[in-house]
Amino acid sequence: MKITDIQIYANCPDRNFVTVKIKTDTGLYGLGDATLNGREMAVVAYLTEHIKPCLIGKDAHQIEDIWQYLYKGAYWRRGPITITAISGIDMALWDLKGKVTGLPVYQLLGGKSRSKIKVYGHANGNSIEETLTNLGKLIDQGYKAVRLQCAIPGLDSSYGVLSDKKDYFELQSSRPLPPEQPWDTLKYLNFIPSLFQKAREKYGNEIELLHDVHSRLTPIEAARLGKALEPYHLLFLEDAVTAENQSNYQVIRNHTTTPLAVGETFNSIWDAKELIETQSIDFLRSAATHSGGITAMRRQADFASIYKVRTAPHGPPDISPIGHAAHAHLNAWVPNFGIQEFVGFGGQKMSKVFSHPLRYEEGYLHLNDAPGLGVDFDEQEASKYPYKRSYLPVSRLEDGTLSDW
Ligand code: CS2
Ligand code: MG
Repeated sequence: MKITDIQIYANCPDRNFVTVKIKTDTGLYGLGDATLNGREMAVVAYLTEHIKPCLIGKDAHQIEDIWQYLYKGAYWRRGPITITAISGIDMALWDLKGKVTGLPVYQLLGGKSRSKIKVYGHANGNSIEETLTNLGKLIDQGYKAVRLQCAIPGLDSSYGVLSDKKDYFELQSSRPLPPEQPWDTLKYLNFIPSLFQKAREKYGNEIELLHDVHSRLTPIEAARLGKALEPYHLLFLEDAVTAENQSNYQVIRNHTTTPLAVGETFNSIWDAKELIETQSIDFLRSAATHSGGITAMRRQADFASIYKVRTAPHGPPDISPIGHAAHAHLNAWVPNFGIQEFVGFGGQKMSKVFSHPLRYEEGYLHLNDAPGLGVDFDEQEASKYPYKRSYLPVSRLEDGTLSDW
């Protein structure tokens, strides 16, 4: 099965996505997601200029060898641009192997460990009341786990709050330059525990609750938050601090039993090695699109399992349906599965451009048995929605200091 061509697409069917299509002499093609939010075109250039010429003529069955070739062969190891590019190729090769054997990717990984995939949804609002109303709506839709984010009183805008937007898939068009958002740790720490207190008062203890700090605290501040949230027993507290220095998490761990999750920006097992070995985290949030595709995610999960760390792949609106499908196959197989983040399937434009093998029902995703990843990409339709340059926000303190967004 020789690779005859590789096409790379950047489109914006409401959100920007980079899609890799590997064509072969069998007539079959494979699809991969290589979307890196806010830096999409760097990955497009990497794939077009540096990867494509090396792969034409290679055997598409050699997934492992191609992974090693692109990783070791670059010499410049790791980094989000390189790894997102490799991830897109890797997914497309697994998709191809599935198609040529007639098997869904989860079968190639070792078969299903579960019949359905537990997800957590997002509830947010401009006030505690609004956030809790939205939580109630998700509970009515069958969600068993929900992440709560709320506008912080006294701050103009807050991470994870949609404000006047209908959903996450409406956000893309309005960011020709990075918007600036304010941050104030004191206001945040004084407020967040009351959100969870009221959530438990209103909805009891059956629903799993989560929260994303989005890396805005120092280790000892995060420890204080973890302790304050203990009575509300979160499934996990996410990204309490940035994890460039992995030993930061030991500080938090030493002070609180609130479970910790991190990893959405990781692009290698090396980003998580110490966190896992020291048992400083409970859930690993790396994503197939940003962490080396299915080949690397499988290895990370196996390593994490030794330390009873479970997987909880990042599932934002800036990963394409192809990336989400890759997660679904991994989630169906992985023995140490935790939970999958799920924010919906996007709007009409997305569903015309991408088809996928997933169905949501009562708090779970169900994966069908289509061969490969079970996805398709309509390039004709996608060409109607050209890529739009768009940035993530940046964050500043009241005095203007740039802080972590
Ligand atoms: C996130 C994302 O889903 C999450 O937990 O932290 O919203 C993240 O900010 C975006 O994916 C960045 O592109
Ligand atoms: Mg997050």
